[in-house]
Amino acid sequence: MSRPLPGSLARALAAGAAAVLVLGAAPAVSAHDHHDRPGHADRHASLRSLAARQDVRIGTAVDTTALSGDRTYRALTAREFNSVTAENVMKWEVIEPERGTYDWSEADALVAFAKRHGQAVRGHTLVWHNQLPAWLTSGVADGSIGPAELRRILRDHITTQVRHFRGDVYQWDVVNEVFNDDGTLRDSLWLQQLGPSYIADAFRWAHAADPRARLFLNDYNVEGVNAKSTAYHELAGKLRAQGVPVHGFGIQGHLDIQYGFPGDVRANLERFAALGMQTAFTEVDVRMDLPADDTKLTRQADDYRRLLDACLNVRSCTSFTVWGFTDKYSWVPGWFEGQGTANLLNEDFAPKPAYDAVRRELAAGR
Ligand code: 9MR
Repeated sequence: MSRPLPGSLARALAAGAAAVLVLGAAPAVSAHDHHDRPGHADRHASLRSLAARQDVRIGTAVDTTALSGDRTYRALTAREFNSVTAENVMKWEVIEPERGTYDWSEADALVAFAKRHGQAVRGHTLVWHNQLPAWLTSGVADGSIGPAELRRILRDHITTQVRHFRGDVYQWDVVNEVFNDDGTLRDSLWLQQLGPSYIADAFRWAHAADPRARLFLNDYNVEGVNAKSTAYHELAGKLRAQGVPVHGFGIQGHLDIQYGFPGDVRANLERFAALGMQTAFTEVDVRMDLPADDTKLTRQADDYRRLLDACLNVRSCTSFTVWGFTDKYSWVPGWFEGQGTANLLNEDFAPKPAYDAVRRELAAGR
């Protein structure tokens, strides 16, 4: 189970003391350990300081409500990570809630936080079938928005959003979850209305709006070599051959310990590298059936470690982002009945074995 907090620290935390104490509270390794075991994690080093030595970014999705309301969460976001992704506030329904009316407030606040703390920002996400505003989905459903107009709406949305964040967002998830698990294209509103060319269009429009941003495909269940990741590999190869600016493949990494660890993760990263592309783990969490026990938490730690190990072993894997770092604000219990505890820290911000595993892996290096 997670490491219990010392009583005095738990009391201090309850009283609202700065969270940086929590992770610094683990007993320091002795000087002997530290010197004799190269790569052994320095107990006081943050994840971001360890990652910086490996030329990989360590990121987290950020719940902006927690960021403004929970000082422990805020302190740990700043201390542990050098990349952030908006968990929700760069999605279409938040950014353009009324047609042509943009609301940047939450996303801008996150970008400002990232600047203050020397963090990079991953942009998530420009084209998706979820979290679309009602004006768009109902307009398509009732026929008042036809295909030609929808294409203009998509172009304007991408152009406006990418321009707004030009120079601030270094990687964009341009299209999210466009394939089914069997490798066929998802029958989304975009595919139905615009046909498959919407994917290339989206990348071209994003590139025109910020030529320096690196542009990603992004999906789940594509960690290993399988029908879905192969469909992405083929699509990426085809698009790049046509000169479409596709620079990266984002692998979400939502795992569940009841399934086997995905096969050939490293080989999967390498085949995208062979196309000249970056890869990134973009949304890693590892859920389990509750209640948790030591065996499950050990397996969870191992899954985190193995994904990170694959990333560290392939130079073109440039970032490793967890989808939230504390169970306190995880999306998992709301979506999977009876499941949870998917993150690195528990609900009280105490490190779980997964946190130690990530930290040891970062310390051991590429
Ligand atoms: O974590 C997000 C959750 O708060 C939202 O309610 C949900 C709505 O669809 O989206 C979650 O984030 C998803 C991400 O944007 C894309 N990949 C899957 C993530 C988990 O569902």
